[in-house]
Amino acid sequence: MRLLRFLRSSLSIGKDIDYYSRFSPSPLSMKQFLDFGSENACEKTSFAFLRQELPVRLANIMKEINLLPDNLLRTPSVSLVQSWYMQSFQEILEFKDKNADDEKVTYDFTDAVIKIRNRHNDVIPTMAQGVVEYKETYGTDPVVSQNVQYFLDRFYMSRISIRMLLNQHTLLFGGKVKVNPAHPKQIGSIDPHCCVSEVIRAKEPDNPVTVVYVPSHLYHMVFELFKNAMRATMELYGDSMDYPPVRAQIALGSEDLTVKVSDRGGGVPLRKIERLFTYTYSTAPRPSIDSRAAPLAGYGYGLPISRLYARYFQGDLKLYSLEGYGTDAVIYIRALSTESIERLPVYNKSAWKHYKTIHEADDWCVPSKEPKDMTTFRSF
Ligand code: P4A
Repeated sequence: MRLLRFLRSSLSIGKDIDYYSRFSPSPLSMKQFLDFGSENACEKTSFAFLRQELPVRLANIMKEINLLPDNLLRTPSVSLVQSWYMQSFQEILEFKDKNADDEKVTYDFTDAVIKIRNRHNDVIPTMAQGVVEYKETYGTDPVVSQNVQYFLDRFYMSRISIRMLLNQHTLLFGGKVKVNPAHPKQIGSIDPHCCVSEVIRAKEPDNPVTVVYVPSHLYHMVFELFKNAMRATMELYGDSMDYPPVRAQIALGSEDLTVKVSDRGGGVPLRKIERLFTYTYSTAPRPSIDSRAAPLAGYGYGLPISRLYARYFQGDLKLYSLEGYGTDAVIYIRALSTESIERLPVYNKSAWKHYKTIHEADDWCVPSKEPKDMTTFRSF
């Protein structure tokens, strides 16, 4: 009997996921986020939007979770994450036919939103654990690595966007008043006058550069870049007690607001730069004999996640290294709030193809280590 009920509900959730995954997510601009927090918008508007948009964003990424290699999908960690998504998806669908004018309904919805956000707090380390488990059992295969990279970039981007929606709703409507006492000038998590130098605690310039942005996202990125710059510097200079400084520079143009963090920590060869953004590389199981290793500290996902934060509102994060000298790490942010629009993954045929395409041989030659003996080609 229980099994039958389980099977029936599994069937219907599958249908619901199919249904909502056929909608494309609706990317919001900074302006739209601000409008939700202004006078004319209310909890009811936000509720009506989210009860449709959250299932759409969840279903779109859940379809991609299903395309992961079976062996990865069946690891305890990835199964657990998948069960969180199913649970949250169903909890939101409970509100499908509820009356938006009923205060009790919107109140319960805000409660559900808080519960869902907390349920998903540990998604990043749990997924990372799944990748470690997979690698320990099956090793690394370049095709799987490439698919995992493609998936995790989209999956974590989807998560950033869903948490943005959840946070905005709870910050604006979770309390009695819309203003956050800690940040009275913010609209939820957005600061319409986010002072970049204040966030990075740089020397205050004459006319401070401000932008419509999420200060916590900027802080996350800058923190990661400073940490890397200081680590490279310390590793190069050891105990010399005299270190070249890490410098930050901020520039505002007509399209871009750029933040550059420069160090003289010796840099990274170009060949190894891409690895710093690779999920399957950073999650190499650490040798257990290394007692200094913190237990899975941060999983080394700092750079790829920071790059997603930059890309989320149409910016980017790049590393320019001069091996033997140092590294410039650059964050690009859209200067115009009309151009700061969410960048969201969508589940469609071309996403599906990324997982299902049989990877053929590369269309570039493999460089051979030894130059060919040119005498082979002599015509005499
Ligand atoms: N040189 N330069 C960097 C690193 C090294 C660097 C580095 C050895 C490598 C891995 C790492 C942290 C630092 C830098 C600035 C950056 C990124 C890398 O933004 O000086 O751990 C992730």
